[in-house]
Amino acid sequence: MVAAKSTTTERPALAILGGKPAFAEPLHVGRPNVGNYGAFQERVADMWDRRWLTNAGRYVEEFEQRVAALIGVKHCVATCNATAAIEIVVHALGLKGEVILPSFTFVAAANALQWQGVTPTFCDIEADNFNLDPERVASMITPRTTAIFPAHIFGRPADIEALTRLAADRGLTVFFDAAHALGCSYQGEMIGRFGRAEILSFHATKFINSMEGGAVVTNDDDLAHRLRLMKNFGFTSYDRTDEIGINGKMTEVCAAMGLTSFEAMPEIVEINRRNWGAYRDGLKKLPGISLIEYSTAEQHNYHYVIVEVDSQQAPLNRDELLLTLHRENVLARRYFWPGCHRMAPYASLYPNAGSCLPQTERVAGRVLALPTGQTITLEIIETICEIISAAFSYAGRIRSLSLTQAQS
Ligand code: T4K
Repeated sequence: MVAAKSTTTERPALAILGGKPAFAEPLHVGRPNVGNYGAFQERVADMWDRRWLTNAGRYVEEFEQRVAALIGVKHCVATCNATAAIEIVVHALGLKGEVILPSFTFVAAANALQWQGVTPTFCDIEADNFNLDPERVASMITPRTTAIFPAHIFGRPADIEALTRLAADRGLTVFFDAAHALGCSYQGEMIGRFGRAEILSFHATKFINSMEGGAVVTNDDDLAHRLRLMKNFGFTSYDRTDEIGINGKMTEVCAAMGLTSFEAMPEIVEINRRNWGAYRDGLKKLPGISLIEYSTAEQHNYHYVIVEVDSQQAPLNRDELLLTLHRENVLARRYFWPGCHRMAPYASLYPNAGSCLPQTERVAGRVLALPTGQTITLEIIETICEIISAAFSYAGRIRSLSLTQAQS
C-alpha cells in the first residue's frame, strides 16, 4: 500500500516528492510470460541429445503447426523475428514504390520497408481504435503505391473489411502486422487469416514468446513456398539457390520456448484479463484517465494494459504521470510515442508529416502502457493505482517539479 501522505502530512510519500520508491525492483511492461520450466527443459534436453539445433528442426515444425492450427490458416512460416519476417514478405511479394502504413506503430515496421528500398508512407489512424483510417488511406494512394500494411495495434483489429475492399478496388496488396494480435479475433475469425499474409511476433515481450521469433501466416501456397526458401538463403537443394534469400530461420531453442509458452496460453490470457479488470476498477474514479477497452464480442489476449490520459480532464498530463511512475520504479512505457514519423530517418525525410497525422500525434501524446502479465499481482496493481491517485492529489507540486526539471 502506498500512503498518499506521510504521517506528518507535510511530505507526501510519493518518490517524486522525496519519498521512498514503492517498489524496490523495477516493474517492466515487457517482462516475459513463461510456461512450464520443466517442459522447456525436457525439450532442450531432447534437442541437445539429438544434436539438431536449427534449420527446420522438429520443434520449429511443431511450433508452426500449433500456430497455424490455432489461427486456422494453411501455412505458418516461422522466422527469427517479426522484423525479418516483414522484410521477407516485402521481398517475396515483390513490393516496390510506396507502402502505406500507420506511423502509430513500432518503428520496426517502417524500418523493414525502408531497408527493402520501399518508401513507408505514414497514414493517420482512427481516434477510437488507433488503427489505420481507411478513408485517409484512400486519399494517400498514388500511382507509386503497391500495398497497404495495417497493424492491429495492441491486438485490436484494424478495419480489415474496409481496408481489404479498398486494396481490391485499387489493385493493391494488403498484408497485416499482427505482432500484437495472436489469439485475437475479428468478426469471429482469428486474426492471421486476412490479407495476402499476416506477420506475428514472438519476441520475449509478446503475448506468446519464443525469446526472439516471428512468423508469417498465409493461405497462399506459392507465397509460403517462396518464404520458406527465402528465409533459408534461397536454397532449393544442397547446392542450388533459385533466388536471393537471407537467413531468417527460427532456432530449435526458440521454438522449444515458443511451444512451452503456447501451452500456457489459457493461463496467460486469464491473468492478463484479470489484471486489465483490476486496473480498470482501480482507476475508474479518477478524472481524465481511462483504459482502452477490448470488445467482449471477440477473442482477445488482453496483453497490453493501455491507459489514455486526457490532460484537459486529468490534473497531470501523460508525461508528468510517466515521470511519477518511473520514480516509483513502475517503468510504464509510452508506446508508440512519438510516432515513426518523428524518428530517424523519417523525421528528416518527412519533416512536415505531423500536420497530416493529427490523430497519431494526439494519441501518441496521451497513451501509457502499464505493467501486466504473470509477474504482476493484484496487490501490485492496487499499489500502482494508489500511486496514480496520490499523484493526482499532489498534481500541483508534481507539475511544478517536472516543469523545473524540464527547464534545467
Ligand atoms: N510490429 C509491431 C507492431 C511491433 O510491436 C513489433 C515489436 C514488431 C513489429 C517487430 O517485432 P520483433 O522483430 O521484435 O519480433 C519491445 C520489443 O522489443 C518489440 O518486440 C516490440 N514490438 C515493442 C513494442 O516492444 P522495446 O524497444 O520497447 O524493448 P525493450 O528492450 O525496451 O523491452 C521492453 C521492456 O521489457 C523493458 O522494460 C524490459 C522488459 N524486458 C525485456 C526483455 C527482452 C524484460 O523484462 N525481459 C526481457 O527478456 O521493444
